[in-house]
Amino acid sequence: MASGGPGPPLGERLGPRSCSGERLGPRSCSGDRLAPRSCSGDRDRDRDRDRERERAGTRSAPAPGRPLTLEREVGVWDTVLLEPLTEQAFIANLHQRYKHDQIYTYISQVLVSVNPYKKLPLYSSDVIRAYRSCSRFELPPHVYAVAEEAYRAVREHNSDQCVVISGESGAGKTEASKLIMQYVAAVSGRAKEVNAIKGQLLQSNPVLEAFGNAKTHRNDNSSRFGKYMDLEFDFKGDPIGGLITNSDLLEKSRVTAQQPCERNFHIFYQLLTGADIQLLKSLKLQRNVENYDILKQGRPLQYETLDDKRDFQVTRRAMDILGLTPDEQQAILRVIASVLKLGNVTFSPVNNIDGSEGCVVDNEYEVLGTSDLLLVSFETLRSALTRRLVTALASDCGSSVACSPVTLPSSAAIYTDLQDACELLHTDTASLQASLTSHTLDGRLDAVTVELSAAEACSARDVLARALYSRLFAWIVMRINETIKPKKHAKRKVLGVLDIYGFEVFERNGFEQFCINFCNEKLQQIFIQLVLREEQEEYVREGIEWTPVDYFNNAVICDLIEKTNQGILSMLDDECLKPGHGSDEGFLSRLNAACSNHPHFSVISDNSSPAHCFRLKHYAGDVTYDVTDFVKKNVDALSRDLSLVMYRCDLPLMKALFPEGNPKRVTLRRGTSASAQFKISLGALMKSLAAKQPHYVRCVKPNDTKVANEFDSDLVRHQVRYLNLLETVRVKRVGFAFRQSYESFLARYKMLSLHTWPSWCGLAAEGVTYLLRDLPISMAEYAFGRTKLFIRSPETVYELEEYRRDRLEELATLIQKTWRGWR
Ligand code: AD9
Ligand code: MG
Repeated sequence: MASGGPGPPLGERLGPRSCSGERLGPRSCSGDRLAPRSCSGDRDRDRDRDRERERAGTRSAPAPGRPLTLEREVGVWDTVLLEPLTEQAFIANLHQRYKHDQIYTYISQVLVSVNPYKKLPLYSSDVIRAYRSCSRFELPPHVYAVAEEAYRAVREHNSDQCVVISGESGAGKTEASKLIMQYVAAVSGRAKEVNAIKGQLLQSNPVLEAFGNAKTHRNDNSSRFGKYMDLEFDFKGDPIGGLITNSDLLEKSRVTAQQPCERNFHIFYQLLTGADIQLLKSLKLQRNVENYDILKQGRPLQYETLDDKRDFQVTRRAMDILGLTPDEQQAILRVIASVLKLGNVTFSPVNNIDGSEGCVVDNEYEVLGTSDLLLVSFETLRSALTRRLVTALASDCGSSVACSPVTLPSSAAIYTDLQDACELLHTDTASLQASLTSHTLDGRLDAVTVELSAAEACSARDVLARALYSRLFAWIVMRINETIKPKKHAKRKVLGVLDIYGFEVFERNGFEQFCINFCNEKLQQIFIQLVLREEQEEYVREGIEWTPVDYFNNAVICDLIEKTNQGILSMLDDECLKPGHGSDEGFLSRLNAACSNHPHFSVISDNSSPAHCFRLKHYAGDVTYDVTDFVKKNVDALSRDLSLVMYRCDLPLMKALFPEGNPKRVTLRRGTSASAQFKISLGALMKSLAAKQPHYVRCVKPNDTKVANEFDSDLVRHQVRYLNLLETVRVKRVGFAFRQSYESFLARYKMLSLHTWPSWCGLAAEGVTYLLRDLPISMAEYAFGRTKLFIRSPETVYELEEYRRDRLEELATLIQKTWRGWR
């Protein structure tokens, strides 16, 4: 809708231009008659000349006072002007600009951003000042220009905006989203109260990154959740608060498993490296990261690009600014520590009396053996170990073997992990232990306890660890929202910023990559719908002469994944509904049987990939998914026993994290599966985006090695193709930047012609024709549709706004004079 589709009236799409008091040409509107401006021809010519220069790769010297970093222009700013328009020329232009640290390029209103992988002097307060006072086309392309345009539309016109940032993992989405927030904070009001709100909005980033980001193959600070943040403003354009939607999109499987060279969420490492000894002691933790199973699967554990120690201080400070009390922070860290401890708990199989397989917590197994050895009852020994009263045992022992810490070190040490987790959460060990190793089946008449195998207990432990972490994350988001929610009930305007995890392909791709890539398909779909499809359809509908631009519509892939009853997600849910939750193999055979003829699905029947995989042809490339654990991760059900134990913990936060554990609450309904929840959340997100006027930032990753000054043309070409960048140029090049119904156009600009001022009684389209004839606007700049007027370039709209403002000033002066005359 930035350049097409239904949206607010044209005049409301863009605000008038004002460039630090400088005007682009002398004002007109002197006298009664609105004559064409004498200088406008010059101005048109200037603009044409500027465009020509742009085409040739040169541009007029910047205005005095413009920051140094913005002075030298290389290549073409706006690829709509690129000649000849070929893929090679487009990439060469990006490359040329990239070599000169000019990482931003326009495709009309769409901004393309190439990750520089180095700090550039592009974000100083001088640069912010420059973009604040000028319109988009007066300064080189910049993410600040996008932020300014969106913010200006919010401030000056009553329309909600959103900036959709897309691109693959590591392309620079999160950095762009932070720059947009930073810009809006810098240019909006400075009252004390407003500043406090801005501080809180900005400080939500380090907290969310600490808990929601992690090091992956593709990005050392990869967002593992989808973040959509609404910045809310009052009528003056001052921020009054915000709302973060996290939409259950956290990649929670990372809590218990990471791929080689990847890490768990940052906060774990930050806590262990950054906390002082006293804090660690109070959390029963040791500084050594190696001591925790869920942190050391990836290796290496430390990276040059990540400063966990410093980041922990940043996170703590941000939590303070966000108003999280010391008690709340301590509770958060206790949960984090308990997850670390839980991760160390292991189980060993035992044979139950009835011959079935059960299990015990590993160290308990050792305790069992040790108690035999020491001729002391198992219960006595366990209780002594639990309470760390090892030495007091000696008197109880029937054996001649001395019961000293030396005879019991390993069991005592291991046993403390479960015990510590329980102490951290303020619950008793026996209850948690029982609910990890057994499962209560609620029968019609009475409950039956079923012992779990060691593997099932491990799985229950992981489900619990993931539930603790992901619910904590959701709680933190909720808590931040509580702080940043607008205090006033005034009418609000909204600027949303969407920064979601990018498309990713690894050597092994599981359930998480499947969800992440589906999410990116949906975002691509929104882009296609609004920028490529609707825009072209509207030209046809309105009878505007138009040569269709071809593009690949990924709706077919979205359907394959999400179609009700037939899509991959439905099939996964169906498999999970089978008694015992079905199996990964069952899911794969369903898929292979139903989708083998689909052009975007491949059954893996060759030797190149394992037999438990399927391949999808995504908009951004082929991805082979391994179905191992799809079913388990989709169900991810926490047993009722564990919910109850968690709810009963004396740590108050736990009641908020596990409300379903409240015994008074009857839960008959089967929980929603992870994928169904994901689909619902995505649907809500898409709906929210579609209700706003979007601005787009398309991020491009220049190389896979995450280094500066390296531009891999093949890699960029791949992204240019799947991001539909060339198609976007084609549509924008021959298309019209703005459109508005004749009625609205006339209502807004009728004062610019004596034919239409003060009122026009004929057909609106006819009135618009007269109006435009009276204005110094080239006929090539507009076209008449069936119901709307189409305007080719945004600069023309800026001009119209400027004429309008001048005319309104004149009319106001005239009214004042007349009024004084009467008096
Ligand atoms: V993911 O989908 O969350 O895995 P993003 O968000 O697209 O990914 P991110 O913004 O985190 O990528 O950028 C990756 C890294 O590139 C950052 O940590 C920076 O080191 C680097 N980067 C990105 N944009 C800029 C920039 N404008 N200036 C300097 C940048 N460095
Ligand atoms: Mg990110």
